[in-house]
Amino acid sequence: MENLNELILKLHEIQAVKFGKFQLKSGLSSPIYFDLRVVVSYPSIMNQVSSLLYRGAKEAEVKFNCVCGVPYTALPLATVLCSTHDIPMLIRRKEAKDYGTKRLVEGVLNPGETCLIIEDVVTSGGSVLETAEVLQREGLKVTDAIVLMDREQGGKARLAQEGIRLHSLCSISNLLEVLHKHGRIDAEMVQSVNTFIRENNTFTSSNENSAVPAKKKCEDLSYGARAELPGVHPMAARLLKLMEKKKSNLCLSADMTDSKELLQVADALGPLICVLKTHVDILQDFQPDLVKALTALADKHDFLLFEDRKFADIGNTVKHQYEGGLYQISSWSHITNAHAVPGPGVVKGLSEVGRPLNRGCLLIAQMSSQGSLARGEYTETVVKMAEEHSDFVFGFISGSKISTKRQFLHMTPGVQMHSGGDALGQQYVSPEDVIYKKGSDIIIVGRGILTSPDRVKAAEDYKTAGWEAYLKRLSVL
Ligand code: S5P
Repeated sequence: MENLNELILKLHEIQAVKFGKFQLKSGLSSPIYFDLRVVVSYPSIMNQVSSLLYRGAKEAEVKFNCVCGVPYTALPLATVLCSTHDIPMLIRRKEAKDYGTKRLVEGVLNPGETCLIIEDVVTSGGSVLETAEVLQREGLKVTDAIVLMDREQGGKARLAQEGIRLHSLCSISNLLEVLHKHGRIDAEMVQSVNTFIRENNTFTSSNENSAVPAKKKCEDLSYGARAELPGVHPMAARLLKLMEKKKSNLCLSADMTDSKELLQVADALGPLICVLKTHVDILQDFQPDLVKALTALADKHDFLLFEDRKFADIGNTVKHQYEGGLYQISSWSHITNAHAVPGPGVVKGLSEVGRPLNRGCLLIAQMSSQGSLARGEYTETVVKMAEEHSDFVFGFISGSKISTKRQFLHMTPGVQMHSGGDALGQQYVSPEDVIYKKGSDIIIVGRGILTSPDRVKAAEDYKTAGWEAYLKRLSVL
């Protein structure tokens, strides 16, 4: 592509790509840095990038009804492209503030339509994925993304895993070649950038043991097979085995305020579920005897108890909250969960109490609620924290599969048969989407079952839907 070489030289001239020593957000020091935000000051370059993006999408035969640019740099690019080619555009909001009250996507949303995502630079693919998730929650399909510059650090593979094809106008290798040929950088710089890119592949280094052959990385394993993997946490192994045995990846979120009703539901739905999740602090009549009865039901029907306490304090405090107080959670709950916000101390504190009791913990890496701040880099940091504490942490609360380590389990809340939400920001996706499309392992369902006039029938339906989505996933991979 002739224009592309010209564009690369121009981008270098306007310092949209720089060479030297740059401290990245991740703390790494990189010999190359892109800042495509400056492009807005050069209308002719902006037009050129937009027209190349459009041409790239056409040449790749991408079918789409509308376009959304990843905020902010790609937003003006999408605007120019859409305006020139008469394509409807969507704007994704990124402001953290006012998330609760403002729409996350502006423009006319037509569920079922396909939206093409446009981005300036892709490294890990995280920003494209975040935008894709927001659009998918609004009922749009996202099959393709097109980017000006692929840093070749794993983004393409990460997106492919989520079912999104990444097309790029230019790769780092192209860029280096052109700049070197035109005497803009020397051979030493080419080598130093190449080494940096090779050694910092976000997909293989943080998500999977790079010694595993590429093909193996794409294979899915049954729950039963994952229970036997080396290094699997005993709680994960126990849960995976019982899921396989009961043919259930359904966790009931038993958010009741009355103990008697909680026990009735646990007994009636026990045979259908793999986990019973509680919020014991919402019970108006909690008595220590309740946990004895719950434990007896867990034994009778073979499910695990999960107190959804969402610990989020310093290590010393959570230790007491987990072990003591009215609820003595560690004494009866097989599983608990924690926010990563306080840093690793929260896991260490909980682990001091939980490990001797053979308990397991899930880290909250993403939330189902609208405007959640747990996304992008935060989520990636949570994955690393889990890997560093895998003797106690065995998985995540997340919207999708965020770690390719098969030993980790992903549990997803915000599930109902039909998409939608509640008045307080909860957002729902279907069991099929969660398990098949998003690659998660367990659906967490509360009101989808509890508000049904026939709870047993509703639980059976969710169990079947979750299990069929799992079988479908296994058969296609
Ligand atoms: O991100 C989250 C994390 C959790 S654990 N979103 C959630 O909704 N949850 C919990 O899942 C929430 O506290 C509630 O207990 C359950 C969802 O309930 P439902 O009635 O909306 O299905």
